[in-house]
Amino acid sequence: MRSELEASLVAKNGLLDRRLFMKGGLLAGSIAVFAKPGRVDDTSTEAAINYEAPVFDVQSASQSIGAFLPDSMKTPGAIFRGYGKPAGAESSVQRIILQPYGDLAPGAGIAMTPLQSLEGTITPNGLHFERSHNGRPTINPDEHEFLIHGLVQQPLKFSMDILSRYPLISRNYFIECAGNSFFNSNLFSEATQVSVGMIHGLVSGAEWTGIPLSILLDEAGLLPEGKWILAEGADSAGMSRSIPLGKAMDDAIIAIYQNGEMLRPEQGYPMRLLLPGFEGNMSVKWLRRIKVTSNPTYTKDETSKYSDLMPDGMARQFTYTMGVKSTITRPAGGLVMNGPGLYEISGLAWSGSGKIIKVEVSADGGTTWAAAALDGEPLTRALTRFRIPWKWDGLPTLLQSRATDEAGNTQLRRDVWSAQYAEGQLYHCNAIQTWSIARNGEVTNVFI
Ligand SMILES: Nc1nc2c(c(=O)[nH]1)N[C@H]1C(S)=C(S)[C@@H](COP(=O)(O)O)O[C@H]1N2
Ligand SMILES: [Mo]
Repeated sequence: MRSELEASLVAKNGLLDRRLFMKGGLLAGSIAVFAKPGRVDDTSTEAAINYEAPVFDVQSASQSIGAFLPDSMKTPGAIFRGYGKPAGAESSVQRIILQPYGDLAPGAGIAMTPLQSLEGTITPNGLHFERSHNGRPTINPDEHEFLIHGLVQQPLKFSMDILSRYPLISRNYFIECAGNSFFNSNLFSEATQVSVGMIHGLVSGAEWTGIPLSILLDEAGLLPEGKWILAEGADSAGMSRSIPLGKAMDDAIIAIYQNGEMLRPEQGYPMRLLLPGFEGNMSVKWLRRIKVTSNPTYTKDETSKYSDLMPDGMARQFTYTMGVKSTITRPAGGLVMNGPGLYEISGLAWSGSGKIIKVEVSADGGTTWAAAALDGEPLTRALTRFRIPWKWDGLPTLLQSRATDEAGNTQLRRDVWSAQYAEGQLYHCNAIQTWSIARNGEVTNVFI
């Protein structure tokens, strides 16, 4: 076994061939693998990852199984309930809430997805990140109206009832806030010790169901001068953004359902715009109108924010597409490695430009790289899970991941990414991020 493991080494410091865990027989009986990752909250670094499967004597185990009945087998279980909830023991899995303006504007802020506690690529609806500029409104779906007007032949007004009679499509897409990963941006000169959810948790993945916006715009009849749309939300922030008509007619959706149920209020109930791969801000929630215009409207939300300052003092306007990015979610900040041994590194990758085609992992701070396995068929502008086996020798190590998308974009080193912008750039940070593994197994966020 040892020599087979050695033969599987593909990069420095114990990274193993991505196919190793697919050869089931190789592992049977010889390697102790995975339990669930430890639960963490952002104040604790106590939780351990326990990958050691307990070894037991089969004979005595089968005797004691007969003699011992767990309490759950002695009384009837709980009765039915109308809407399910996570198991009680999972109650510490919560969104990470930041309210930068405190009581002045408690509804302006973020609630981040706890990526360290999740697996797969679909974010449970109750844990989808929320970014709201002035709280989430309560909207009565029976009274909500959605208007299409401006440079169209025929303005249209939809009730939810009329809208839901249109043919629907379902697509798996991520939404990512332009401010995601600001803890890795050049807003900071020193790395902050927070969980992976707090660094990268302004991204979530869901199956969205709704009506292609192109169908509704076609029905309204676009006038030739129409080149842009303005989308406005029915919240007290009056969030509004200009969107090039090309995107609106391409893959934009008026989303009504999220992972099979009606949108959550946090995500824009009863309807939102969804612009796959574009910065989350443009996917206007609680959508109330779309106006077709000849030019961008230059709303407050796209002039006071969401521009990128360059080193020469000029600002880049309208950076729509989210860059290619990845993050290792396990092991990750706040988790502790449970001694040397064989682990599975697991993480997420995504790109606003299309499909992820490659994720590489380094266990020596970016000197050597190994290709991770992509779990399932990568989808365009959706989260992709990657995994790679790793034999940690117990020495201090620097773990990184680097994703490449089908357009050929690859993540840059943090210093190289930073040098592209003026100091204090926090939007669109898709630089490589580094986890440091200490000898005692502690995982911390570092800048190298
Ligand atoms: N009406 C409205 N739409 C909005 C916002 C808002 O505050 N109001 N926030 C935007 C921002 S900045 C982001 S990143 C996404 C977040 O979507 P989510 O909260 O469903 O994750 O919604 C966008 N749409
Ligand atoms: Mo955002």
